[in-house]
Amino acid sequence: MTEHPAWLPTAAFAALGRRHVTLDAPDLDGTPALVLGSIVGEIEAATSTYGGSLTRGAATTGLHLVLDPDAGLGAEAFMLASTPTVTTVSASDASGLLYGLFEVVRRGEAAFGRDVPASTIAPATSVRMLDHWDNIDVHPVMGQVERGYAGGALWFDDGTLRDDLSRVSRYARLLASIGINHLCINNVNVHHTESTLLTTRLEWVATLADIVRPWGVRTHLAVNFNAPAALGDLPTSDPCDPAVRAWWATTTARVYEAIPDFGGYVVKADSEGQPGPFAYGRTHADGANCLAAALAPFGGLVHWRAFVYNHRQDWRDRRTDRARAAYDHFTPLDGQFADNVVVQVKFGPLDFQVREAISPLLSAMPHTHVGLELQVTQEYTGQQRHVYYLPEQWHEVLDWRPWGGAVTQADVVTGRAPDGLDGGIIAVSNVGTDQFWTGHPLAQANLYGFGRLAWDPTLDPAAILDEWIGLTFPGADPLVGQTLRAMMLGSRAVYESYTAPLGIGFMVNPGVHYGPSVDGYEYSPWGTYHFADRDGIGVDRTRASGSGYTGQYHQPWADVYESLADCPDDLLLFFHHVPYTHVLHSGKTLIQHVYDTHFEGAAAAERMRTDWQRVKGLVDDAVFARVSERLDEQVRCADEWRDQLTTYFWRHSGIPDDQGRPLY
Ligand code: GCV
Repeated sequence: MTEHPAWLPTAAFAALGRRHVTLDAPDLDGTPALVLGSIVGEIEAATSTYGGSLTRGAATTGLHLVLDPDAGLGAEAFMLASTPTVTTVSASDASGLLYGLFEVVRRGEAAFGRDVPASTIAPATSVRMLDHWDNIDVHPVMGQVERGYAGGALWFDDGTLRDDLSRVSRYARLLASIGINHLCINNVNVHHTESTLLTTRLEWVATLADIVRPWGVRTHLAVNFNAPAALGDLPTSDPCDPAVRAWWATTTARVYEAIPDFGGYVVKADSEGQPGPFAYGRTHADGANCLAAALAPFGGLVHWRAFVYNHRQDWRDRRTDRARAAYDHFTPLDGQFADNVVVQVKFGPLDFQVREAISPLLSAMPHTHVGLELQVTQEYTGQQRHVYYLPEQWHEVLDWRPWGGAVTQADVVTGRAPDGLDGGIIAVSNVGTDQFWTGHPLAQANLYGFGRLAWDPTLDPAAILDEWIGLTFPGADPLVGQTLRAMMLGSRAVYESYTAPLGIGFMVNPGVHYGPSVDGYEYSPWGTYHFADRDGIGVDRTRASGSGYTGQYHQPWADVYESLADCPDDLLLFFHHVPYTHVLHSGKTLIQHVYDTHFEGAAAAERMRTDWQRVKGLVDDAVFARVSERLDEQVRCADEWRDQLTTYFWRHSGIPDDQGRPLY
């Protein structure tokens, strides 16, 4: 099996490799020296392949890299300028220089030979983080990687740390090339074995931290809130108990002895069976602050997840609304979290659906560091078997205006808004031991796009896709780019059109979350219902007659979503229960919309498969074969969605398709 180079094939370094490179940097030690070593390694590899050279000293021609701690450019930032003879990248720290070097790689020949005035490029947020949901032991239901669709974990292999960790270094290099600087290595559902990463298996964490450090990446651990009792033999894990606080302090100090730049803890508490402060009558601020106090002396962070809801709901209970839960739990605590706590909030109030409203909690805690959580792994978005270019969806989230005005959601979570402290942008990784890293080779673009958007949330997803295509398929026939753009831009809309309609979500097979099962979650305890009957479908979340969830939004959205007349079509069923004959803004009835989108969506998947055939012989055979195989599955699955959904709606409504297409 040949490992695919993702977006860093040797040929992506041709422009850099042909140059004479001069490096002007002081003597460094510690992590900066390691990062500088990575920079030198990249340049040496490129120049030895393409005939360029690397020397230390002042600028001549080609590329000049300057590391000047007194340049005042800010952490991780770099300045880029070019004249027809020399392109200069300067930075105040080694990470900034590394990111600047990768910017030069991204621009290729366009980085050289022209007059470009100096511009400073800095990340929007200081924490750009990936969470791995990796287990040490293969979990009987979830496997080695929970919600993983790309093989096993890069670092764990059924009970052990892998002997060969060379791939971890190549992964960290990929992350550095897109600006990711924090990495949590284990699943937020922390089972017993994994909880010992904090104590008896700490050496493994230190080993991994050593490998990713030269790429400017800091390592985090997901910890079990109950660790003091489970690992420390204390009678309690009450966060206000002095012995518990002392246990966290001592344990954390040991972590920092082993890993001086340790990033901090990620915690899923009182969520889907994980222990938390509620058991002791304490708040989530009490819980988070206990861990924060232990980390604060060392500069560590607590990422405290807001994914807290009742997962044992009685489906007969029509008053409880899972969408309300995170806001109801957390907004009363605004201002109570320590400064090194980030409250990590999923982009939607349910669970990474193809379409759901944007979480109102993200803009409701002005005195708290709130981080945005996205999911690169495609749990509900086709599981790396369907083409689904996620940056289109993330752009919508980042560019959303919580107050309807100029301030974006990205401004809030990066601390640029008047009401917002920097909380960072975090996502669940889609990477595993798969030959292509991500199962579906085109899903590499989602990882690439996540890093780019976390660095600069204002980037255009189409431009990001072009960058990714240029790097991944350097020098390819233009038809390759055309085909990929045709398949990937709009792929979210295609997937949405053949799956659950108009923001209702789920309708997937329970547990696996793949393939259609309209009523799969309807009588379950998970709080994700659609309430279809013979007359209509949808969840009434209005203040007037429903759960009142619309009241969690700022204006204008509180009223826009409340109003059936104003609610955007694509979120109609998320906010309202309506008859099948309800007329959408598009002029179609709801039922006809369901028929049309499902037939069109499945046809669009078929077109993707046909389009892909055009690049046979123009891309690597292994890539061609893997994508072809995935497209066959996508077409099969889309047809199944189409037939089950249209038939379900036909049987429930008794209203035929006005186009007379087959229903069963
Ligand atoms: C890690 C969803 C997923 C779970 C995941 C959970 C979470 O419910 O299905 O696998 O658990 O989200 O984000 O904690």
